[in-house]
Amino acid sequence: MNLSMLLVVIFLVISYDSRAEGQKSAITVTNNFINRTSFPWIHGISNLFTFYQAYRPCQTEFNTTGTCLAKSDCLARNGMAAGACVAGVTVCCDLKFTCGGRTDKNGTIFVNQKYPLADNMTNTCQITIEKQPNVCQLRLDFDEFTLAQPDENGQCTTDSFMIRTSVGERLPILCGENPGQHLYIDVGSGFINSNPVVLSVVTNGAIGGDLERRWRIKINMVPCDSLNMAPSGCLQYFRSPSGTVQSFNYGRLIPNRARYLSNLRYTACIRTEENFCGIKWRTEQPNSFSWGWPVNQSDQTRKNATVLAFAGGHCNSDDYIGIDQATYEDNNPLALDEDRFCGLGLMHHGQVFSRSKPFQLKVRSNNDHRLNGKQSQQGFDLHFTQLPCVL
Ligand SMILES: *[C@@H]1O[C@H](CO)[C@@H](O)[C@H](O)[C@H]1NC(C)=O
Ligand SMILES: *[C@@H]1O[C@H](CO)[C@@H](O)[C@H](O)[C@H]1NC(C)=O
Ligand SMILES: *[C@@H]1O[C@H](CO)[C@@H](O)[C@H](O)[C@H]1NC(C)=O
Ligand SMILES: *[C@@H]1O[C@H](CO)[C@@H](O)[C@H](O)[C@H]1NC(C)=O
Ligand SMILES: *[C@@H]1O[C@H](CO)[C@@H](O)[C@H](O)[C@H]1NC(C)=O
Ligand SMILES: *[C@@H]1O[C@H](CO)[C@@H](O)[C@H](O)[C@H]1NC(C)=O
Ligand SMILES: [Ca+2]
Repeated sequence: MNLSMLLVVIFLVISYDSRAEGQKSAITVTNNFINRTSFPWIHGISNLFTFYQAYRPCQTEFNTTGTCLAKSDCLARNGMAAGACVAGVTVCCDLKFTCGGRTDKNGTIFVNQKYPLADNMTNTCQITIEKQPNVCQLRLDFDEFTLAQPDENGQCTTDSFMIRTSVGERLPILCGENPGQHLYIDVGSGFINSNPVVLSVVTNGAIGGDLERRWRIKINMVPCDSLNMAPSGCLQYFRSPSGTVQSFNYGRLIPNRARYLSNLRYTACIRTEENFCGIKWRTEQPNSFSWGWPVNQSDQTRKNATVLAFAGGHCNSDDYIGIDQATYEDNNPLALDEDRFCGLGLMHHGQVFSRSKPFQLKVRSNNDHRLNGKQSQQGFDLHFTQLPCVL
């Protein structure tokens, strides 16, 4: 570059800068990483740089869309530096809603601090959700959710996901693997935002195994007049003629550990479709029901029996799944109704029928997990199909 070209460049920079002074709003916010007082001569060049490089979209090293920002600016906004825009000046910042965040926006996505990387720290990560006016419920969708497994008592003592609200019923504390699960939180009715909801994830060190602690939770606000509102008392709500309901942390067998959680008391509800009168529940796989150890059954009977499926009073002493007035055969007057199911199978053929409305699956577990752990009980993975009314 010869001298005259250099002079032209400098002239352009300075004239650009004086023009830019007129458009203060666009420029001054970006010019925060070079001290104008000590380096007045660099002023114009820095403005030109930041104008072109800051707030420009960029591709992060995880192939997501980021924003070019000064590193300090990125960290101040809870973002993560994921690649460079201009080496040493701006980073490609992945803006995330994570620990310490507060939101009143619909559709906010809450992720772990290092997302999309895993977190292995001891930490308390807490966010606050302030509802918009005329919102009665929140719906949380776990796009990704991996925390440490529950302990031998079925409790979330290593990691725990907790929901704090001042209205509604007590919500279960969750841990383990829950991708694809959802739940509803009552936030009260009315226009006054007096009931912020706090979500917190408490984590303890590395979780070991091949698990990576990571979460991505979508938070939707459900308006009070919406048909999407879950009926009161329903932690989960399924709005389709057929679908799948799994217990929290359902997954592959862990020897001598129960995967499902203890102290559960919640209901999964199915919206009754028009002209449907009954519901069929069946196990998604032949052995995808293992919940509660029936009274007086020894290990020896387990070894002898192909399936240990129990109902009614046999399920009173431990954990059970409640389906009102359910039988093993539809429209068979000789088949007795039962309300509680437990053991290592769901009735005789892994299925039950109910014509009792509303369609609900009640999930109950007590605080004694010893026998459940001994039987390596995994929980349930059940498929439901609504049945048309018989004329
Ligand atoms: C910029 O430099 C001047 C003089 O060196 C100093 O007084 C001032 O505090 C600095 N400003 C910032 C924001 O660092
Ligand atoms: C990002 O995308 C490029 C192609 O667009 C691909 O080669 C690369 O493997 C991707 N990186 C990650 C981390 O997914
Ligand atoms: C946690 O992750 C970092 C990298 O993300 C790694 O350097 C460190 O060794 C990990 N710590 C544990 C205890 O696994
Ligand atoms: C939030 O977004 C969902 C999905 O887009 C929508 O159904 C719902 O009505 C929205 N809630 C509010 C309060 O606008
Ligand atoms: C369980 O066993 C005890 C003693 O062996 C007996 O008294 C009790 O009636 C049994 N309960 C049931 C439901 O069979
Ligand atoms: C289980 O089977 C063995 C022989 O195969 C028999 O001796 C035992 O009595 C059976 N136990 C029960 C509880 O049925
Ligand atoms: Ca139990």
